[in-house]
Amino acid sequence: MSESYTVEKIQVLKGLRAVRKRPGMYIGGTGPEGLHQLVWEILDNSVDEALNGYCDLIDVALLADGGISVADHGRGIPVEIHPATGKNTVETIFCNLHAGGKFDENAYKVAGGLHGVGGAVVNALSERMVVEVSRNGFLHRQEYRRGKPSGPLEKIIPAAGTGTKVTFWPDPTIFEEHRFSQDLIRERLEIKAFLIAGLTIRLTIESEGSAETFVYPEGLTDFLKKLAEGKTMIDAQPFHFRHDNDLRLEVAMVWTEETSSKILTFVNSIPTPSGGTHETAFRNAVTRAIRTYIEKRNGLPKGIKGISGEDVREGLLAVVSVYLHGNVEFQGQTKERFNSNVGHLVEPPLRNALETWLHQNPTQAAALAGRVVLSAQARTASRAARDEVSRKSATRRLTLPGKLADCSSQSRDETELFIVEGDSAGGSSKQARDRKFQAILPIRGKILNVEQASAEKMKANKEIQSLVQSIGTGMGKAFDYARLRYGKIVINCDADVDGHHIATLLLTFFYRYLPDLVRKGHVYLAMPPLYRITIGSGKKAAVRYVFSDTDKERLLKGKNGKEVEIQRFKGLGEMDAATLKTTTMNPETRTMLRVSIDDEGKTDEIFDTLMGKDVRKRFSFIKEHAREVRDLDI
Ligand code: 0RA
Repeated sequence: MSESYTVEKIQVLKGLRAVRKRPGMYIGGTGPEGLHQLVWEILDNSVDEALNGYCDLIDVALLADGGISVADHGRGIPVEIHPATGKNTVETIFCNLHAGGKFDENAYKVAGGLHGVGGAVVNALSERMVVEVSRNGFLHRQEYRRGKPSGPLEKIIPAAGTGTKVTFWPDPTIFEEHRFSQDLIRERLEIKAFLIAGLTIRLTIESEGSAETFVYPEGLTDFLKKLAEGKTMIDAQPFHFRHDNDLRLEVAMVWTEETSSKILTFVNSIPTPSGGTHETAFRNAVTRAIRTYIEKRNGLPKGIKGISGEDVREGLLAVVSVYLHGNVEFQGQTKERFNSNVGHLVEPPLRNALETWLHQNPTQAAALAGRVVLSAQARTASRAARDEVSRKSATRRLTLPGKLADCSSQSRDETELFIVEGDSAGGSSKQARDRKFQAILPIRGKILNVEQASAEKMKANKEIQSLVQSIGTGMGKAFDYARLRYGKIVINCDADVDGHHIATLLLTFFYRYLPDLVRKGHVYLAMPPLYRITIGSGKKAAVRYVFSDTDKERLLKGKNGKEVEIQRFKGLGEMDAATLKTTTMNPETRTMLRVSIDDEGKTDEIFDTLMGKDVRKRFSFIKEHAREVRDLDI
């Protein structure tokens, strides 16, 4: 055995052990999200073949024994010995943590965060995996157990054509729940088929003997039609734009009579529910193009001062899909936010195209302009009405709780109430806030678990009382939306388990007793960081804030050799005012999540089953469900 071979073997075993020891670092966790991340990793390899034009059919099968297979009719993974490892290329890709990127020449190769090691990670976390490759006139097959080959790559039978099929069975000793969700998989497959026009994806459910096929010749336009089902569109011909330069960009959008908006964004066909630079650029392009169009054409109607982004987005349904070459950096374990600097590649061409479209389609443009102006007028009118009932009238002021540090602004929409836990967090928040529009309410200890308390008992609770008095609306039957005192109500709890627990209790309270505030989008979750990580030293030092241990490990993974300083924030109270301001309070720099209710029935059920059980469960609820929140305010 040669020395390099031994070294290689040790490296591989170390890699496997690392993945199995800390799965969260690679796939975000071992709950349902992590489990399905395995499928997305394997699926994305086949989707990449399709994106590069080598394949137009992908077959996915949910097997009756709990496994899943993904087969494509692409080029097939090379079967030759790979010079870097002395092993066949299939084994090299699926058993080697550092193989992916180097072995793959796909123009649009993305392994979002995993940098091409997706196959090896899935293999390491699978009780069993089988890879079959048709290439060079034969069907080849190799099997693995928990990431290690069970035997060599074998030539099975002569076979025409090319393609790759990966079948795996997730390791039940790693995953809390190892059954796949048909719904989640179906939804993801359909989205891929929408994003890649003409690609056929088949889903077979073995246990039910059923199969369905997704294929959308019109791609994003078909996607939009599905999103608009049951809604009235204000123009029959949606805007559709494709642009292929330094980056590939495709946008489809249409306005409906609804008041809400839905913007779905993707990078390299991977969903980015927390948005990112591409989404911000999209929003800016749309707002600017339409605002300019309205102002140039007729000027602004009397009574409104300007057109806001919100006015423009009212009723908007949009799908934004960008493709970048090479490896792409995503943020968060499951890649939900995209941070590369692509704004300048998205905004100008899109804005241009939209302005041209508005001028070439005067009827649609007029309808759209009318709709946008109407929402600007409605917004102005409701603000005027609200201002009349001053939120600071003398009598109401008397009923405000003593520990509320109120803000000075009279304009409800621009104000924010931060709910923080404890006096020390209250103190630092007061230093970090902008007192013009940010109010602070410290609450003490864990407020009542409203899911278990009677309504009477809850109303008598001091913390609940001061919360409701500060908000101004009253609750339950006495709820009066018009008396809401703040535009945003922000739950700002520590980034640790206790903090998540308190945030969950508060969310339950809002959901049960002030649901309209949640429905109307007034309730937010702040995202205070858990760590500050300083990379490098002196003038060149870069500071990054991360929200969890997993994010921290993920960040550190790529930094070996560099000087790193890690500071853990024990709580908001220990954060200096400047840090608190930048990371959680200043609207220019903070990240926060707007809480929305996607499915009321489901939310109800989740609160019912989770509250009052053990803390770890609650913690996972808040983590996972906060992440599902779509509207990110940046
Ligand atoms: C490496 C090189 C080539 C193709 C692939 C990997 C490949 C990987 C996967 C994973 C799932 N399906 C796949 N299909 C292909 C290029 C081979 C060539 O140049 O012919």
